[in-house]
Amino acid sequence: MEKYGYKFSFGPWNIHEGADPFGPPVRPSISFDQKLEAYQRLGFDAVQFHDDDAIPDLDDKSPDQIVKEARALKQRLDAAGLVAEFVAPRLWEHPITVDGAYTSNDPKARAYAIERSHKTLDIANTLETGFVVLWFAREGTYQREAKDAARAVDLLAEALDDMLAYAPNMRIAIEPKPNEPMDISYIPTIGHAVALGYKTRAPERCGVLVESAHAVLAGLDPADEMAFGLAYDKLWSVHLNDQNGLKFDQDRAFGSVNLRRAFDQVLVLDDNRFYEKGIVGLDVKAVRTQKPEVAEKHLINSRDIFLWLVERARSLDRKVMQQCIDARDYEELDRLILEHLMTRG
Ligand code: GLO
Ligand code: MG
Repeated sequence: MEKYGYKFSFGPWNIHEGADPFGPPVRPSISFDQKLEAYQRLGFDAVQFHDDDAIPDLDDKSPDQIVKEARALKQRLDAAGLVAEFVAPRLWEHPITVDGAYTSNDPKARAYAIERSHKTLDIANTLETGFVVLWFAREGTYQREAKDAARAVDLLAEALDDMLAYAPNMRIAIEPKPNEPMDISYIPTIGHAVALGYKTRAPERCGVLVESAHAVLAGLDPADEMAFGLAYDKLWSVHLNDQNGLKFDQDRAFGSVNLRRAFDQVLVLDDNRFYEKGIVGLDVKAVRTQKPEVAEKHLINSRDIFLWLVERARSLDRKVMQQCIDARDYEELDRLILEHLMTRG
């Protein structure tokens, strides 16, 4: 479904069982086949993959086997009218990577991470997406003394260099997050992510993905994080969602916690013509106690809210807005935005 020029994606992990660290799953598992059907039924355009969402049990398979299975998946996507937006290596499930993958102190873990990343790149190539996303889940520490944080940045740049050389046409976007699962993660913000790209052999193929909740967890405004990426022409994807303050990563439906903050994200994306640059990705989870038969509403609602806010952004009276700014009448500016948000177009 394309509206206002936007295309939409989400990941198979966004339809999930609702388990958390203090309780069992509350919804049954949905097979990948059923999820693929949901993409079509809900009218989404693209799929975001972890490498093992695309090819299960990746660690036990040879590179040839992986490419063979990825070809079969590509045909299924074609038949379903879907494309792969990106592939991301899931580097945080193997026991060897508990203390990090690319930045682990253990050379065996680092070697595993590089080998696994090559598999991810092979899958991305075969699915014909020229795009890989890195979320650095376990790259960080619980105790500052446990790793050398300066060396960690070099190790990340070396890993990126290796990937950029292995797949000469691939673009790689970093998805920063300041914490969880680590106490403090390396590359916590978009500024760090942009800078890391410039430390590599091919900065032009390094970009960023902003996730709204991750920006909030860093104490930053998601719209300004997006704006920073846009200013460097490096905002290649987004993970829209919402987050109620500084706690665990909630992945709430877009706009469900703070509508004005959501509007500001839409405003910066739309004013900068993001629809010509990337796909709008939703990294949202149904709230834990949602019943299985209504556990896809977070996806539809997030997309609808986004589109309603695009309409609000485009119908905002920019002349009046500019008058408020020129007059330094910020109370009136507040009122203008709030009133506009409370009026359905
Ligand atoms: C977790 C992240 C994670 C990534 C995914 C793709 O907090 O948001 O879900 O988005 O691994 O990079
Ligand atoms: Mg995300």
